[in-house]
Amino acid sequence: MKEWYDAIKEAQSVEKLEDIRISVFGKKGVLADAFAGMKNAPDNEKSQIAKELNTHKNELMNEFTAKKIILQTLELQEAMKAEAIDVSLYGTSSEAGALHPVMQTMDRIVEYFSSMNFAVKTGTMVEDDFNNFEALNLPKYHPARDMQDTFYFKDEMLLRTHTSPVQIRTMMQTKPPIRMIAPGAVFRRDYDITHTPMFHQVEGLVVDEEGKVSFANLKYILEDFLKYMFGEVEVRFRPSFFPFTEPSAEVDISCVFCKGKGCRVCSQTGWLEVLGCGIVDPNVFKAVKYKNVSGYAFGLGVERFAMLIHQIGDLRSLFEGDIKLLEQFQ
Ligand code: 2NL
Repeated sequence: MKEWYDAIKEAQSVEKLEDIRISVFGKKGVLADAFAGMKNAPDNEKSQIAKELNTHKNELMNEFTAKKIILQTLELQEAMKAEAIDVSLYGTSSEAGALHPVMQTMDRIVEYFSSMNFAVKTGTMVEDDFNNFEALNLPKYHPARDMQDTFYFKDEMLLRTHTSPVQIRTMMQTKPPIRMIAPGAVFRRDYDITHTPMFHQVEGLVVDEEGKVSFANLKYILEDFLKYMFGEVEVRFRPSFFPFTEPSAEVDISCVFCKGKGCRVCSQTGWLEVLGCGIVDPNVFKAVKYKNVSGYAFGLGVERFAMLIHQIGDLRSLFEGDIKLLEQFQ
């Protein structure tokens, strides 16, 4: 029997141990043989042989069970080592996108005016001549139309050159008072370092009974807005001209790059132009059949705001879809 104790002791795998189990405890195994062989033994020795065989049977079974647990544990450890996952390796990740810096800027502008009780209205990019030009005191053959040359379809349809048609349509549909902004894409036949054929605008319009809306109201809201967007900057209003406002002004902020000292970006003036605004021209109210009202309006280019906020030097980089640039503003 000693050889079987040794065999169990030396078994190297669960599989080998199982072979031994069959050889020892199986129906045709050594123990079964030995018990069967008892019939040839002298009667007076049988009980002693049976006792010894049973002792071996129990002890071999104990050895076997103990060894099996050891081998199973070892094999499990080996298997876990072999199948281990290196959690420090990079997996396949899906990256989340982010809003384009122009849209982030637009959202911030909309957020300000929403907080000031302005309704947010949108329209269509394809417009007609009346809503884009005529109603805004820009009759056919007016020289100011040259500055807003656009892309034309047939039947006097065109790509809007500003979001003003949204305000015109709103005034045609609803009675005053009106307090709204119109954000969206606009189009002009323009392409150079500072102009792209498509850009984004936010225009604002406030209309109420005659005498209730003043240039002082306009000045307050724009100063407050520009400080919200750019932090502690100086704001100045300069007389200007737009066909749809009278009087009109352009609004400058102190240069965000040089803090007003004078640099390349502000052409050594210390000032950056950011807005156009004014008191709504009576001819605009005539076109939408509004009587006894007064109002102010303003318009801004969102790309220009995005460039000044993020200190981007070249307008065209906003349209190139360069991931390296876009990732900087997430
Ligand atoms: C600019 C200047 C401006 C307006 C837009 C407007 C709209 C209506 C009536 C009167 Cl419906 N005015 N819009 C007024 C003044 C300036 O935009 O530089 N935009 C980029």
